[in-house]
Amino acid sequence: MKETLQAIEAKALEMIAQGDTLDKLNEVKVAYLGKKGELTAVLKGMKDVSPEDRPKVGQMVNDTRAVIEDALNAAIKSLEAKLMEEKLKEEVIDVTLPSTKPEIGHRHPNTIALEEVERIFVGMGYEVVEGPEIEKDYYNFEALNIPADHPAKDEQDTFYINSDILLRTQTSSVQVHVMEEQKPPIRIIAPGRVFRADEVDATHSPSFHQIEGLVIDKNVTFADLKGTLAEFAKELFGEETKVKFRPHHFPFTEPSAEMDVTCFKCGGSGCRFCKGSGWIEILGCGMVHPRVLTMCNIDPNEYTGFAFGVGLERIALLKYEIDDMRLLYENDIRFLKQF
Ligand code: 2NL
Repeated sequence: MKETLQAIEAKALEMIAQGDTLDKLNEVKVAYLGKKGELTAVLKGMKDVSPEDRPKVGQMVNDTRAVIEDALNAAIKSLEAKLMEEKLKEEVIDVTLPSTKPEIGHRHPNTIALEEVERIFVGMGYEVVEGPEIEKDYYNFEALNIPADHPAKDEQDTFYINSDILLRTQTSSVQVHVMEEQKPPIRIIAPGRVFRADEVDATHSPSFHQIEGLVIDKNVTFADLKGTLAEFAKELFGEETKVKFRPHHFPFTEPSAEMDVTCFKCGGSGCRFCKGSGWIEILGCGMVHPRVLTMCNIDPNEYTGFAFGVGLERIALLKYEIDDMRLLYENDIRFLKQF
């Protein structure tokens, strides 16, 4: 029996010594220690051993088992350590290699222009407010003194969802909400996306952006409007910029005007940029119509106000000398990176 066990031990140890993969070592485990392994077979043969020898033989089998187990565990451990070392060597990271540069985006010219306009008005104490792009007819038209039969409400000009709901054509709707909810003094700008049923060309798009402004308080006059917008123009286009106001008509303001700025390319002497006139049209404005105030529950005998609206794309195109509005909507990073 002793010889049998010694032979098993020697064979097992040799196989362990040759086991250069985890699979091979596992095979050794199954072949010697497993349920159908050689040592188990010896144990099953115990019934043929005389009862007085059984404890001794049992002890020998256990000793052999322990030797094989120890050798196997040691072999597995050292093989795993070797494999790990090889893996780490393979995966070495060269920290001196140049990295691949992440593609960083770029602020859109519209965004740059918007943040500039916001900075100017926030600096004058205005609050920036936003509102829904889908509006009730009332907030887009009625409350702004644009009655049902007004030509601006033509289905060809506006996107209707149904007869009562539409895509806003101006952000004035946001300001109507504010007038309904807040008591004067009100001093806000309302930037945002607006919609018109226009064909796409170099200066038109069915969706563009507008910034409207509204000031309501006691004793607000056209002089406040002029002073505010003249200061805005100077901050946006340069200290030397002059402004002029031409009479105009909007249903929601009375009186109404359009404001021009002196051409920032030629300084007003006339060039290709301003088509020789020296002036560039920049925004529409006026004193808030008393009817608009009344509809928003603001007493026009106690309060007055001015409002203005400017196209964001128009400012971006002018400021960055872009000659086609469509470039602003393509989002080609090679174009955007220039500003
Ligand atoms: C333009 C210029 C303008 C307003 C917008 C306004 C808003 C309220 C009340 C009165 Cl809540 N007015 N906004 C005023 C004048 C001009 O936009 O070219 N619009 C077609």
